[in-house]
Amino acid sequence: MRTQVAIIGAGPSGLLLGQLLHKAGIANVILERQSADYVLSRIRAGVLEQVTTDLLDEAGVGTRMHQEGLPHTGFDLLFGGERHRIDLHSLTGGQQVMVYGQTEVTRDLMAARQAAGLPTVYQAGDVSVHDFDTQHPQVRYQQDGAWHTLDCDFIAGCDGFHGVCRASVPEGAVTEYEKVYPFGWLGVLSDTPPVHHELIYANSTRGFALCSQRSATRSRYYVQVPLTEKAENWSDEAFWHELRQRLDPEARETLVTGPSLEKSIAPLRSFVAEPMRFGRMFLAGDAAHIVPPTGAKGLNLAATDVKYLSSAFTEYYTERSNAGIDHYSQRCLQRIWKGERFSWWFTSLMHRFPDGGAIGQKLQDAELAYLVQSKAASTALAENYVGLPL
Ligand code: FAS
Ligand code: PHB
Repeated sequence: MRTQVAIIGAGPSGLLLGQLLHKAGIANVILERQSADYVLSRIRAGVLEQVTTDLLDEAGVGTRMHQEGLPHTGFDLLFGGERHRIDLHSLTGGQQVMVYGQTEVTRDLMAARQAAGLPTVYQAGDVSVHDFDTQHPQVRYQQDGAWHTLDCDFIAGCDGFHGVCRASVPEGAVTEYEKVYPFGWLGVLSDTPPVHHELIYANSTRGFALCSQRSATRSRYYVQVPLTEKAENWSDEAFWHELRQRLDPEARETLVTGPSLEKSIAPLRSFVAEPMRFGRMFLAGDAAHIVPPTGAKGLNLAATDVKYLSSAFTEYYTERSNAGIDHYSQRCLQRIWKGERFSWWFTSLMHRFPDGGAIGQKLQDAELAYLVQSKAASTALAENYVGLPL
């Protein structure tokens, strides 16, 4: 089999890239090691920047998002038992974010790809990438007990943090920067009405909590837990009790609890691999970088990588120009490191650090008080949260 771009991974990065390339008339095949249902079962991001929603519109998959997504013009910071609204709209000259789950973005992209009859190999086994330092890269994989070879012009590594593409780069050709946080997020999805019409980010003496949502009837909540915790050790009652203790009296009163539809613990890390291009193989999304989810940047940084990569491939095929592919890595990394910095800063501000000591909380309280009193400080938070300009 042969194609122009072989895409490894059918998460949001791979599917969005496939859709944009299809729109540009560039042939592509996606190889995914899991089933489509498994990919959809992973509960992840919930907040989309305007840059991301614009890109989904450009890819022709924005209709349901605009019908069912929830535009948000602000969020609350909860600390010292009080809530303070960060008015994104007024602080950023009218910008907002869209609350629309990654699961639904993925579902919309899968549906568009299927409707266009584009080739996607799910449950592709033992995927491996070869000769990406030559003009003739190859991907090999197993399906239905037989080995297959996919010849291509380029490989797009959209295979996430644990994927095969970055792992196939020769030792010494990639530099990895990593910071692992001493806690995780225990998340619960429930068919209960959100506790508030906007998100609440809480810094409490017991640890971080986040009240998010997926719709008017479906909520997503997180509490910070030690890395030693296991999701299966948390009953729904224990989760709701812990969440309540981290909220203000009004939210505690309003919170509607119910059975968890999903319960999982996500580890938190900051990670960047440099560069993001290796000959004719390009990394995009979590394959190249990871942020702690506090700033809701993971999916949005992935979308920007894909925007740059799809325009680079389009430039190559339509103008026979290498400029975009030669500039891809540097262009992405400039934005990625700003997203990494914001995500690290917001995580450091909102979480309890085991070695932070009593002074840690005092310094966080001082910064939070400054943040909500200073227009300059809250503007800096707001412009990073809605997404910096391209
Ligand atoms: P993904 O990891 O989503 O997709 C990669 C795909 O490649 C997967 O489907 C995988 O099965 C496939 N793959 C892997 N190895 C392969 C191989 N060898 N062959 C073929 N296919 C292979 N971001 C936020 O903004 N907010 C959040 O709250 C948030 N929560 C998260 C929770 C968890 C547990 C994780 C892991 C991430 C979370 N993220 C969050 C970040 C997340 O949303 C990512 O940014 C987003 O999934 C990035 O999409 P992809 O780059 O497509 O990577
Ligand atoms: C989510 O809804 O999953 C979510 C929202 C905002 C974040 C992180 C996660 O900062």
